[in-house]
Amino acid sequence: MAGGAPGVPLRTFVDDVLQAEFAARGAAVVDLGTSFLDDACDAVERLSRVVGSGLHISTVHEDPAYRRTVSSAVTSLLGPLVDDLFDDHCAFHGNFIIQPPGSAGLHSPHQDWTFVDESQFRSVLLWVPLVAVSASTGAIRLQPGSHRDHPVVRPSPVPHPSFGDPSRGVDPATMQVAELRPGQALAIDHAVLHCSSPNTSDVVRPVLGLFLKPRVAPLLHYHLVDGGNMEVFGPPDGSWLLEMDPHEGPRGLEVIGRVSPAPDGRLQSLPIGCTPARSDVGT
Ligand SMILES: O=C(O)CCC(=O)C(=O)O
Repeated sequence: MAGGAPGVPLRTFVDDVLQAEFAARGAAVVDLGTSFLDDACDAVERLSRVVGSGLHISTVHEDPAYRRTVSSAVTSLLGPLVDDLFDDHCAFHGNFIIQPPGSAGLHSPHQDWTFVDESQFRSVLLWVPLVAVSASTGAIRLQPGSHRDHPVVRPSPVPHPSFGDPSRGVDPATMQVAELRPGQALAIDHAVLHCSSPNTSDVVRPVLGLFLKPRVAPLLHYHLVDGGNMEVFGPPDGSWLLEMDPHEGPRGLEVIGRVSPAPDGRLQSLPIGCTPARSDVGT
């Protein structure tokens, strides 16, 4: 199903019901079965390096070797399992998102960084909890449909100031709580407004995260530099996430353009002549 009509984003899911739900809400619950859970728990047990009581996200861990080990463990565990669910997609990154007891997590509503040209494509965080999650044990909260009403690019390391309050004034208490049991996963459009619920239980909430995009969609990354400018990168694959310092931006990658938002705060496309390479490989 590669190559949609002009202006119509490529589909995400093979299944029509999941596709309709994902397109409308910016999220959908998928069933993965339970066969992978023992191996997933074992990988977390063996590899994770959680220190302290805050939310642990391996993508921004200081040691790139750790990021790489986790990404390759997660993509090789989950990639084959979800291949048939997604419509010609590839996984470009994997991570651990581990919420210790007592942690509020990322409690402020936010959107994730931009990874593809969202006027043509969607990218996905497949959020896979290894324990049951609810409003008090670290479930994701969502603002359904919000991926469609704030079409800006989202740079590292922080949102662009001219795009306004990243939470867009949404109170987490009013957001939809995605309760899940082990074996279920939440596919989240990187553009949908979401946040963590607190983990008020006395057990750790381990999650595997898998980042996916359509195989034909070039990867993109925006990095906020100064005076409102953003540098644009077109990484060939997801390996830049394994090396990058969130504050300095991707290492060793060529800047393919510089953009700043228009006065209405919007930014839709790259400057003319700024075409990232097609990427079709995972990490
Ligand atoms: O897992 C969580 O608690 C929050 C994850 C999240 O919001 C993110 O990775 O952007």
